Amino acid sequence: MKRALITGINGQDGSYLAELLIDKDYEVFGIIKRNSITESQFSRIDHIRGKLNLTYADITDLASLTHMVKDVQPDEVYNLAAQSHVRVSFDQPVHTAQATGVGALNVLEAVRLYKPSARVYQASSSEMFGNTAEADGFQRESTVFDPASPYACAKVFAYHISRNYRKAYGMFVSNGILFNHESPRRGTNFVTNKICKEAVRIKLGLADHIHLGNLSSKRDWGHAKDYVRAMWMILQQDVADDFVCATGIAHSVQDVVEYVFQYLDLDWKSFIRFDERLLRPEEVDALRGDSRKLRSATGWEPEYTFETMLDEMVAYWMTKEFDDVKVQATN
Ligand code: F7E
Repeated sequence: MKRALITGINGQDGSYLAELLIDKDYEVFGIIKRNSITESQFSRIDHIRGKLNLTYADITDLASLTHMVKDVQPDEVYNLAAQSHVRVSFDQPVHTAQATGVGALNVLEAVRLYKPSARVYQASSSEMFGNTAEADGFQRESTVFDPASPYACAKVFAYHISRNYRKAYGMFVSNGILFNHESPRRGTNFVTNKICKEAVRIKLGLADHIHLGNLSSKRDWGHAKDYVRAMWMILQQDVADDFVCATGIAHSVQDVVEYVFQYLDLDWKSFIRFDERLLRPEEVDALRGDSRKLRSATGWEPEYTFETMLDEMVAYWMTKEFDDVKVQATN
């Protein structure tokens, strides 16, 4: 039985990846950061909790990681933990650098010291490209990074230190440069799930508007379930390498709004309010990924489309009991 260690196991990607690896007969280990609201910590993994081995640890705490790697002796390590909210990274740049940047180095160091033969997946991000694109409008592995937030700067460090450990120590460390990926498990302070949840609340008469920031930015949105499959495939390659994972299709935030409101048979223009607090000090205008390298190396193809993904997310909220807690104004 192969052993996998996942940081960020209780997040959107960690929970889908854990399901995938359990299906593949892995023994799955995860680290959980201590948090005072115990219930919400396990909401995405409650249904598989009996099949997981969970330990309190933190990617900013190297001692806890070294204990974990020493004890578990994992074959594969997926570093998915981070402070992952781009706008919040402007509020907490130092914490973001420590968790998202140095946290990745801590994971690499723990592996180098106690299980250097383990394969490591580093969750790199399309945000690293910032506002650069190739002449054809796509970002790919060779595109220059121009990070536009503390989050993106931290991810660029994590990307490069991963390559450095690969080359300096001969470790199997691969970067998956994933474009935006969503699902019903996405945090509701990310724009797609915020729109889906709040539009359903409007439909049900529980809210009368949504505050949003920039509607014109474009993203290449895929489904998290498809993307965790890519993570696993990347670690099954013969040689460690870096791969872009994306659908190749971009939509604007306004496209998401229009699609979701049309699905619910509502006129979006009556319900959207602009809130400048939701703007970022520096915005990434357009991301669209070319994932041909990943597709030809692994055969990866997404199963969801933009539309089927949003359909699933809206349907999820339609069946949900609401406690009427408002989405934070600054999210
Ligand atoms: O914003 C605009 C916002 O927060 C998307 C993370 O997983 O993907 C994610 O980063 C766009 C931006 O995701 C609101 O200005 C408008 O242009 O959903 P988001 P993100 O910043 O693209 C990358 C790949 C990651 O690696 C990150 O970890 O939507 N927008 N109005 C808004 N965004 C939010 N959150 N809330 C709004 O009200």
